[in-house]
Amino acid sequence: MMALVRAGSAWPIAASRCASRLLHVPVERDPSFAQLLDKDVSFFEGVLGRSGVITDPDALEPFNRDWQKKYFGHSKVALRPKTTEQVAELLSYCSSRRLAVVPQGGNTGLVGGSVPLYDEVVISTAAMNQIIEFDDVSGTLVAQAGCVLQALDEAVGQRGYMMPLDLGAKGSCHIGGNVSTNAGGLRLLRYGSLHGSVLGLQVVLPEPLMAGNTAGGSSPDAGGRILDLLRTLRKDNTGYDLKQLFIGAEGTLGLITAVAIQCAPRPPSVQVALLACPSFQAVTDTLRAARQRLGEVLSAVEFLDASCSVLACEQLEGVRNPLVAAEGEQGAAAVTHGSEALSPFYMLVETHGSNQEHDLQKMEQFLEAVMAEGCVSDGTLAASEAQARAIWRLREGVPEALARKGAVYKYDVSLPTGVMYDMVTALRGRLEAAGFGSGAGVQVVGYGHIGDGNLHLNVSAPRYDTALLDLIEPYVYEFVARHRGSISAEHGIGLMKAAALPYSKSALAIELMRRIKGVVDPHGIMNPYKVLPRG
Ligand code: FAD
Ligand code: 2HG
Ligand code: ZN
Repeated sequence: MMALVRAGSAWPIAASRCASRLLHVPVERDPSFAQLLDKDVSFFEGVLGRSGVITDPDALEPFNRDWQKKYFGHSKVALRPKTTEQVAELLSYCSSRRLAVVPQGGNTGLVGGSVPLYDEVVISTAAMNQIIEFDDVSGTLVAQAGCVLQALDEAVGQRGYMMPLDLGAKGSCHIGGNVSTNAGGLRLLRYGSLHGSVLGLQVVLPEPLMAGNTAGGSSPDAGGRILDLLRTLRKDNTGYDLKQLFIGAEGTLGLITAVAIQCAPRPPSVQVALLACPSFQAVTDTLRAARQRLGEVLSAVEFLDASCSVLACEQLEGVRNPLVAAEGEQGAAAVTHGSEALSPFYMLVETHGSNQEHDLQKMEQFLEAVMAEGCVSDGTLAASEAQARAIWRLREGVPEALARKGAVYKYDVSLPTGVMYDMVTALRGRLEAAGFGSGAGVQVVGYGHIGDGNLHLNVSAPRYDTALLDLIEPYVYEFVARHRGSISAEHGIGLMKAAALPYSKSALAIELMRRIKGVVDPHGIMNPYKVLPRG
């Protein structure tokens, strides 16, 4: 059986055609996996009760499709465990029966990793949503993997802290999903990657790695299957740092059931500016100036091109660009310089500090300098939390705006800043030359975490089209490889990029990944078809 992948509900595609053509991933169901039987469902109900086992086709639909509505699976069962021990029982059973498994968090992933491709069993962390402990001296949080990022941020916020990561999907994504994708987000520039802020993990492995697997406690697999790396220590140099293996493993090695993470003090002073830049060179000059002049308080530097700004304002209710004032309106923020014309680029610069007066002064001096140098033609500094939120919404709303417009091909790449936007213009030119320009309703846009060298190149089109995809891939991956970039800066590999992994990883590195997978998951039941290219 080939995968049925639908490109939007209006355009069902024949199964055999789309797996290879639409996704560029010619996979077939691995026949070594068993098919779900009634006895399996009975077993799952015995572990979780009937309410923890979802088999109704309508109720299963959200587990089978991703946020983009691009990847559609055919799972016949989704499981909602509440405890690590239940996860261990489920994985033990699935392994013995050779049932393939897809761990699923908030299902906001953008590379098709979080949904089944065929009939894999979905294990959702949605019911594992308890905070285990928080220490307000050290700022360390321990939480079950299914806690929603925003809920955690609000909880630690009440104790004077913030989560060390933030992203547009915060209202839905789970901390376990964040760790499994090694999510970057909006403030990596300041608070670092999850490889630094995750202090410990608890992971259920698909296979017990030790004989006598009752050694660790009363649960059946505590000795060999539940890998307890759940420490809150800042320093722990005791050999291989095994938790790092699971950060970014995208559910291919085990299921993360709990996370210990270092939170950051919530900053009393937050400044947010939106800037208009006349060219991409001006964007990179402004980034350099932000680093030099805002140094220790700088917390985010984002950019979006004019098309992204227009899209967000067009598609999302209540979103506007304060530097492109609507007719008869004054710019709403404190410092505006009044241009109403659309600028080629916009930047969001944010500071997190502890002294409002000092930070404001620094920000104003920075703004004056970049305007005097001509890197910035117009700027506005938020004068209230509401204005800061509105500026962030313009940037954070771009993926949602694109999703509302139609089909989107998403590329999340790391590139040297100097050539970053060249990739957008080169692809735009290539597509236009082939008849996929604005006349055909195709738009090539660029935005992202410029402060981290991370571009989000998105191609918006009226519908998914294999001829268009053939023009984009492998062109985009070749461009990235030529500039020694990464084909995935922060979203992961998932299903979408598994075949493209060699553009960013050497054959030896991929072989080592394969061997690690083979040791931890010898039957390959954990999130099959994802991350590793087919052998
Ligand atoms: P899911 O989508 O459910 O799963 C993602 C992957 O992790 C899958 O492979 C899944 O199998 C695996 N997985 C999930 N939970 C577990 C677990 N407990 N154990 C083992 N494996 C697991 N990403 C960024 O990096 N930066 C951004 O700025 C950003 N912004 C976004 C904005 C929007 C509007 C959207 C829709 C997405 C954005 N993303 C971003 C992508 C996505 O939100 C992140 O990848 C997020 O970390 C995924 O979390 P999740 O809980 O939704 O995981
Ligand atoms: C963001 O930074 C996300 O907004 C999503 O990582 C990017 O949709 C995208 O391409
Ligand atoms: Zn991003």
